[in-house]
Amino acid sequence: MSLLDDIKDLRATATEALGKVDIADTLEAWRIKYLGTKGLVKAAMQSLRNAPREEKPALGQAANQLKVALTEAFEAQKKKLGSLGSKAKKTAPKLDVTLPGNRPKIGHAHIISQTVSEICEICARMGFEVAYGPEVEDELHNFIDLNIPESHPARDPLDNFYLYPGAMLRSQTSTVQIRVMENTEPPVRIIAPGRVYRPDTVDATHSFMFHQVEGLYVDEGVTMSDLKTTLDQFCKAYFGHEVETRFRPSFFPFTEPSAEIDVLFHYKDGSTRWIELGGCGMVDPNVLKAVNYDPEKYTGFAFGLGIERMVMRRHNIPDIRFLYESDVRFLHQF
Ligand code: FA5
Repeated sequence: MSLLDDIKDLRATATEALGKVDIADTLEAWRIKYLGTKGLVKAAMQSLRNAPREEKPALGQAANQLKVALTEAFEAQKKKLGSLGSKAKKTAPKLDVTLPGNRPKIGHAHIISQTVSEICEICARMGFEVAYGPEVEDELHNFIDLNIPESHPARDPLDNFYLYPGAMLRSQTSTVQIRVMENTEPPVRIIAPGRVYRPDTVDATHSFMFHQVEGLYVDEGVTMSDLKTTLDQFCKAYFGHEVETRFRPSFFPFTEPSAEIDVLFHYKDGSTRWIELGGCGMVDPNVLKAVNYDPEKYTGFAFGLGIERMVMRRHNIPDIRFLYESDVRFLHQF
């Protein structure tokens, strides 16, 4: 059989196959098979290279005609299918748009961030503004102006993350009390949520980085009963109205008198337990003096609560480390 016959044959089989094409998918398969860059038409054209010289003009013309004819036939079939359209769709797999979709997993705020927002919202209803301070602090704000003397064990370099002499990661949000008061005339009523750092041994209730929320209210005539009422209302708003609070005498260099606040939790098995949330007290006159407030005129209360402890109690989380392992199976619960 001559090459010319091959070309004629190819045209006949391709045209016949095209006549059978009835959906877009098989049309595309036909195009690739015959007109594609590695298709049969191209192969036929390449095979002409080896043809005897005198036959080449006729063969080349036939091959070109083949290509033009099949391309036109393809376009015509494509148009026909397009106008029939529905036939292709009828045979294609059906799409049920009423089926529930696959919801993509999207992230959300970490439970600690959610809690910080909630705390800010509760305190805003009680008239507190939100203040922030730096996490890298100096000794003036972390200790000196908070009436913590050089000899105090809290200043031991081994109990703090010092970056270099005089600069440290803050160990408490009480630093923000000083930063706010040194820049604001009384009255002040702020809360300051944020991260704090201590080289504590990590266990179920201790982390080397955790969050506190500081509260500070200084004005004329602020009393301990304002402090107790505020914290009691705060705990009821966060934990629920049935929660009970108690204040235990304690000591902090920057408050006098000082107390620790506990909340009573009722467990499903009927048992109850007091859990310490944080420290509080009346702002020590020495602190007021350090920021040039007149301690004869102004009094104030302050508190500092551990946010992880609050979250753990409310959500029944037995170990603080769950909060920082970035396990989405855990985090997605909140
Ligand atoms: C303070 O940090 C004081 N600045 C609180 C304060 C503020 C007192 C204002 C008076 C006036 P304390 O070291 O007890 O106090 O820490 C407060 C709370 O932080 C603790 O009750 C606890 O809930 C939480 N906390 C302390 N250490 C850790 C830790 N390593 N991991 C997780 N939470 C902690």
